[in-house]
Amino acid sequence: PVQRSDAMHDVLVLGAGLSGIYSLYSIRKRFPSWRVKAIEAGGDVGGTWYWNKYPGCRIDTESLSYCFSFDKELLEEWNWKEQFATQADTHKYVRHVAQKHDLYKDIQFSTRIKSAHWNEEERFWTFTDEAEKQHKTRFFVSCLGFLSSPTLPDIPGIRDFAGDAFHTSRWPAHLDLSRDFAGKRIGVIGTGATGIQTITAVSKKPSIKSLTVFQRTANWSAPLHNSEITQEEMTGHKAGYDNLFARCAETPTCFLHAADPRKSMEVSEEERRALWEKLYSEPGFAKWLGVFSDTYTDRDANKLYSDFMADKIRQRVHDPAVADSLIPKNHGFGTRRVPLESGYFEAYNRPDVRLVDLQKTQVERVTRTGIRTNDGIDHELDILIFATGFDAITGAFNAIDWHAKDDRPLTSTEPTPRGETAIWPDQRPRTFLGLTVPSMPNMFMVLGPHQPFGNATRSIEHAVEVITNMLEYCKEHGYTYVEPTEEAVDEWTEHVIECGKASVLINEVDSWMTGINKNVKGKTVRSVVRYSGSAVEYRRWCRECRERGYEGLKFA
Ligand code: NA7
Repeated sequence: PVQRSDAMHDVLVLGAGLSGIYSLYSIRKRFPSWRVKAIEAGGDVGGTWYWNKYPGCRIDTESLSYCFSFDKELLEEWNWKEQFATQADTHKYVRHVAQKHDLYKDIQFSTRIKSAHWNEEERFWTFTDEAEKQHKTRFFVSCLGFLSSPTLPDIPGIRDFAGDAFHTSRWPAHLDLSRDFAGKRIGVIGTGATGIQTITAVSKKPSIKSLTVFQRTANWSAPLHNSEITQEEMTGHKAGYDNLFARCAETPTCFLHAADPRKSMEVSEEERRALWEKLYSEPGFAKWLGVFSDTYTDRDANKLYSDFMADKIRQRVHDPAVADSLIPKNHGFGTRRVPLESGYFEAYNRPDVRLVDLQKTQVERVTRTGIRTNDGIDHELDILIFATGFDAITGAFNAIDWHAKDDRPLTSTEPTPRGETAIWPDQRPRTFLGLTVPSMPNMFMVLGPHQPFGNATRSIEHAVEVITNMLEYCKEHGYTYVEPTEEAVDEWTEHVIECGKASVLINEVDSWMTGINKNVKGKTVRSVVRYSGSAVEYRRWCRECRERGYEGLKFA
């Protein structure tokens, strides 16, 4: 039986991560008389920083450039202790923001939405949660997160394992690395950003009995170079916040780093090496984003830089065969998201750490006591950790049963039980500005498909500003209906696809950034799911849309 909960909301915010809390804050501030509420599946605010509690989890964007910029007092009072804060500190920060702005009172926690129905006649959405409670709203803002739907590997026998087995983003609260890993044989599947942080942290515990890493695809990775921030330094950083955010607003990805305008072959070998060495020794994403401008558009340039990085791995890993396995063979440096590490490669120099290269031997199945590979070896384990990533970008939308205009589903990989065609057939998003979706009236997205991700908080602050302005326009004109036109959606979607073609080397490699996840049905074909044009260009599109009286949107 469906329980009817409270009355109609003006805006419902789905999610209370960084996107959700800033949406809630901004909408409440701009429309004090509106009924606004956020619904969150987790038990607290934080999103990514609430769920990902695995050991070693920390941000690899400079915390100073990742934090919110909207509140000067907040910038003044918050002290970052490290350049790249731990998960715990970042989560503490998000909680502080929510407390400071009294957001908790308008957030309903531990509530997961399972379906959504659009009522065309009366123009409102009804969301039903897993407890069968209904939440009605005129407008809603999706802040569901683009890496929030964890996926387990499609390995036979995965439920047979008798020990502790879990995904990194569902780290069991009772399991403490120092206490519970002593004397244990640990297995980790996956070597993305999460796997690399987890493996490094676990390997540093001398008390473990062994750590076995199952690597399907080697990932390029380079040093994070984290450091502490003293009180004195923090005072200096506070004075520099304005300049720092201005710098982020100029770069294509809103990070502090932008490419060196020179091309790789324009300079001598000495000059090339000098820049690469400098970048390698600097903190953060400089070594990914501060490289020569043709590194991700010219195959030869990319090969040169990849060779430099391969040498670094060989220098750091003692066993040449292990080093060789850790060097990616089928993609160049930076063509996937580059995880930043703090002693990852050195982990493999420890006698208790083993690498199983799944290009040489395959996983046959999970057994009661570990993992069997097809070379006949049983890898005996006590704890099995899945660092196997997420159903990215469209994943959180896939988890909701959408009944949009004309009862259409949002995503599907095959004909739906109801026979209607999906709005995003084959998981290929169609949007206008990555903010609105055809046949999904009164819906707005933050960090949804077709938006620039880059430095996430910078993208969030911008998207929320644009959405709040659109809501204001609706309020001023008494509109209760907004939806993008088909022409605007076609034009924007085409532009997103065109931009993708420019970063040719990135878009020809399988990863969550190119819409691939072999563990998810229907995610085996590459699709353009994110805006890879410049964030500066993206902001221009949004600004012009507003200046032209929201051309591309139809209102009623
Ligand atoms: P990623 O980057 O998607 O990495 C997932 C890893 O798990 C990757 O190494 C995968 O190998 C591996 N994987 C997935 N399924 C399997 C199976 N079935 N067998 C073996 N290995 C498997 O996720 P992360 O959580 O590390 O990072 C996501 C983002 O979060 C990151 O980029 C940051 O922005 C924050 P594959 O490469 O697919 O062969």
